[in-house]
Amino acid sequence: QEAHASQMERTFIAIKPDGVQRGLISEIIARFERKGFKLVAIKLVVPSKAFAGKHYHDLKERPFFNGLCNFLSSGPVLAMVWEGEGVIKYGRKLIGATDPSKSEPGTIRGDLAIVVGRNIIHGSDGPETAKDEIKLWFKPEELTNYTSNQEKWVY
Ligand code: RTP
Repeated sequence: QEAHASQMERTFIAIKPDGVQRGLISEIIARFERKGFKLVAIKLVVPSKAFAGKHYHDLKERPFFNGLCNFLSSGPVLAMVWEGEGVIKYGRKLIGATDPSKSEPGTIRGDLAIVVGRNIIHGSDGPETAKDEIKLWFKPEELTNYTSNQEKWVY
């Protein structure tokens, strides 16, 4: 069936400072790209600690919140929006379990990380958080709308 970009599902994916510093950007992007998902926004930013706190507001009460916000704001983060059918849920599948010691081999964390505090990537966990996180990290004009030549072969 015909898939129209503007109504296609979108998710927020971020490569955290550890993933950027370890040179894993191309490795991670390749996995989303090869699957057939479409990149609609991307930028490298160093978030402030306050911004990191906004991103992780759900975790405010957790003991690791402060350390987590310090970590996220410690260096460049590659913020992205990826689009495709089922991209929110399947993106989480590509990423693997939160704790890399429990992530399956073949997943990004399973293949590339060891401990939960350095799990290299973030992905929205549902439609509501995806919407909120895209809005938090990107201005509307930073989100592109285009037809990729792949689409007629992927769908
Ligand atoms: P994610 O989306 O990153 O897979 O994580 P999640 O929502 O499944 O898990 P959540 O509990 O929301 O954790 C978010 C991020 O916090 C860091 N974390 N550190 N030190 C710790 O025990 C601990 N637990 C979680 C991780 O970076 C995790 O991705």
